[in-house]
Amino acid sequence: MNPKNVCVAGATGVVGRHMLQVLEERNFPVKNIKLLASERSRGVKLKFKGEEIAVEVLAEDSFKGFDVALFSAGGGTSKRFAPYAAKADCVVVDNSSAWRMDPEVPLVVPEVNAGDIRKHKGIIANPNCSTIQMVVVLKPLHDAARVTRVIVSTYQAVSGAGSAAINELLEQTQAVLNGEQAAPKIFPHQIAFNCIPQIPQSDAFTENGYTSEEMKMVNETKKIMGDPDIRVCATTVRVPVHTGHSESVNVELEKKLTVAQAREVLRKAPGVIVLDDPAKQEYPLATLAAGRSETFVGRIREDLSHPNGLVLWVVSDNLLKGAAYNAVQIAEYL
Ligand code: NAP
Ligand code: 3JN
Repeated sequence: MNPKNVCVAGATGVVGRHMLQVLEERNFPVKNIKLLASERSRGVKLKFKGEEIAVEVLAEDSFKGFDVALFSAGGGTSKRFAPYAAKADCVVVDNSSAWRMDPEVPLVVPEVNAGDIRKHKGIIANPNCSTIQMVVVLKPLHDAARVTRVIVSTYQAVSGAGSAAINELLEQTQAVLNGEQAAPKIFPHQIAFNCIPQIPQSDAFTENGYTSEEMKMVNETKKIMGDPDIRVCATTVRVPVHTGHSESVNVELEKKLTVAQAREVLRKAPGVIVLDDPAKQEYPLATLAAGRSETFVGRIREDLSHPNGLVLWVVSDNLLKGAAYNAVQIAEYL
């Protein structure tokens, strides 16, 4: 691959910093790198490959002469600036929800639908983190026995809500342990020692009673898997975990797969690690998945309430496979 000129928009955020780390670790062939954020971060220095680089303010003319722009600066910013990048022939890989459901924009998890990348018209969307790890595991099962319905409950780490949310968990935990008040600022309720069945933290609920995060899982799954008939029912929950989203995924299949067959299918699946030895108390954990790029699956068992049902426990690093790693993978395919 010829070295590329790469922009990272939202470079100072949790996801942006992970993008820099992944570009470096995967030795992505970078000729020049430009780090972009808001006025707040003008001149802040971030390290890339041992070099200190000053952050610039994201602007309409930031992209001239650049090949790829990795965006993680929020939906409004992507909506406004991604078209300027595309116009300058700088292909956008966008981490926000701004473009995901646009029929002109491919929504890509390379293990599932890498072929869609070539349909891009200047913008490619990275799915929501909870959707990404679920479809990595659903796709091989779909190919083997066709998934018809999924019921999923998530246990999402605070790092999914950004750097201020991580600080809130740490500060509240300390406060509670000190016997002090744990006042919520980012989350709608105390997150330390608690579970909150609401993601995101504001304007979460849609008219049908589901949150926008839950509806992302419903709609994005159909688009990525290329099957509008897959029915998905999601409940998304914030838990006091730093990094690593966990999911209980209940899958209904057209054809029966035994547990042994499902394990075999998943063992061969790209990007999946099966960790499933209950006798040794071996199963995926957020603490184990954090810092890894793969999606881990375990607790694979038959659904006793459905003849063709399986139940799985799926865990992945929400900042890596759920965001930065998936985006860099897409850039590599490009
Ligand atoms: P974060 O830690 O709060 O960082 C936000 C980043 O966006 C910072 O770099 C910030 O720059 C930048 N930014 C905000 N407003 C901007 C503006 N008007 N112009 C330029 N830059 C601006 O949040 P994060 O966790 O990294 O998440 C960032 C975004 O990534 C989210 O809003 C979301 O769209 C996406 N995301 C996607 C997933 C996923 O599921 N795939 C997961 C998490 C996040 P300053 O430092 O200058 O404020
Ligand atoms: O909260 C999480 O665990 C995942 C959060 C994702 C997120 C946070 C802020 C804005 C998104 C997203 O990727 O869906 C967005 C967004 O809508 O862009």
